[in-house]
Amino acid sequence: MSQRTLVLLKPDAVRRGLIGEIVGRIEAKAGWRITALELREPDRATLETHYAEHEGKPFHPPLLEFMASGPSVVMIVEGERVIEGMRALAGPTDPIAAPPGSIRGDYGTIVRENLIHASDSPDSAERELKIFFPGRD
Ligand code: RTP
Ligand code: MG
Repeated sequence: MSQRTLVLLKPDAVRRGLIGEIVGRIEAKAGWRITALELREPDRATLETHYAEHEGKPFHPPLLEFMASGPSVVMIVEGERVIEGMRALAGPTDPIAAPPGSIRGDYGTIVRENLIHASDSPDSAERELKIFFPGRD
């Protein structure tokens, strides 16, 4: 089943020069296509809406600070089972628990600075694509 998902390469990935490495892994997956890609510094309101589910948690304010600390790469990725597939490629939230071969497992150590976001369900993908790409159908 072909799907669309929102992928962000977070500010740490951009600062560390890992855009090419991570985009290459996504492009290499059979049948997946990047259909939008932009280096962008999302405004505060966008980030608050995006991470609204975590409001009130202790990590929420520092998470927003981090996400506002520099540009991210904002992408739409389309293809076969791409929502589940991008989550698997990213790996678990905590990079130390993420297996080698996953993006977080290969490049991360810090929970907050875990390199990449990918929508976690079809409902989240629909919601998040509207936030980052309003007006695009
Ligand atoms: P994301 O939403 O960014 O794709 O990551 P996720 O689903 O794997 O993890 P989630 O629980 O939604 O958390 C969102 C992001 O918040 C930061 N975080 N920091 N304890 C902490 O310090 C903590 N927990 C989460 C991470 O950047 C995480 O990806
Ligand atoms: Mg999440």
